[in-house]
Amino acid sequence: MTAVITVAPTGPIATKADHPGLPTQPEEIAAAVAEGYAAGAAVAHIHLRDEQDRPTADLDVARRTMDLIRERCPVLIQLSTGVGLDVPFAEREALVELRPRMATLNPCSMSFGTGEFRNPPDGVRRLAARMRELGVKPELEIYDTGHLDACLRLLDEQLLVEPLQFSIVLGVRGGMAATAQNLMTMVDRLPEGAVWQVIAIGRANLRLTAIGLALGGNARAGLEDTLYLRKGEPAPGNAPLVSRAVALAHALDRPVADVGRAEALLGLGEQ
Ligand code: KMH
Ligand code: ZN
Repeated sequence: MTAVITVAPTGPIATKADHPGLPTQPEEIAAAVAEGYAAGAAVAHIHLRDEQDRPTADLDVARRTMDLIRERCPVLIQLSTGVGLDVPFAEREALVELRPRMATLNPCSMSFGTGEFRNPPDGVRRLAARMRELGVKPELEIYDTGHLDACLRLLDEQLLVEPLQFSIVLGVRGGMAATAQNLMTMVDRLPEGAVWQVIAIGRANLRLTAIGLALGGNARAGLEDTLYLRKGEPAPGNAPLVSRAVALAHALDRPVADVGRAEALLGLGEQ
């Protein structure tokens, strides 16, 4: 079964002080995405930073970043509406107005490391409805079992369209711990026909990405999720992390999806 690989070059937390190769500016992000695409990624999960490298939902920065990516490669752009812990929900949700093919939808508020990730129920429902209107496919980021139930309620309310696409996020402090057992529990509870991938944060990234692929899930790779290739060895950039995920998929006899195949597998319609 074909695996879709997503490159996640920059997240909301790490800075260039943590990893000098972290892409933060639009040109850097576009270059990292193009390298990830060349290494086998069909989807790019995008967080934006302002000129001071702080997370931002600025629409001009988003537009410029998307344009620069599109100039370089046909990767499917998935904007993060998580953006960063200090960015107000109203700014975050406006990003879908740029009509990326996909965007994340975080269904619940939670503690997130030492901060707070605010996803108020009325805002989540409004964002889900708007994404449906615009034809922007939500990637449902679930960090705990109750988050899956919240998504199923959105489906009942017809705010989501099947096939649902989940990221099972493991290892965020405030969400599920990064254990194989937690992953199995979540996979067992997914609705029939759901598409899913593992997002394994930090040390367990390699192991849980491999388990996810072995179980038939898709995979995500990049500096958003881990700054290391293996213990004590910083990843030289995003492309080596994508290449590692591709190698895992191939070792498990799973071909890697190109953009066309990924569009079909993820149930992306016309916009
Ligand atoms: N880094 C993820 C675990 C999103 O992109 O929508 C959380 C996140 C959410 O960044
Ligand atoms: Zn993200």
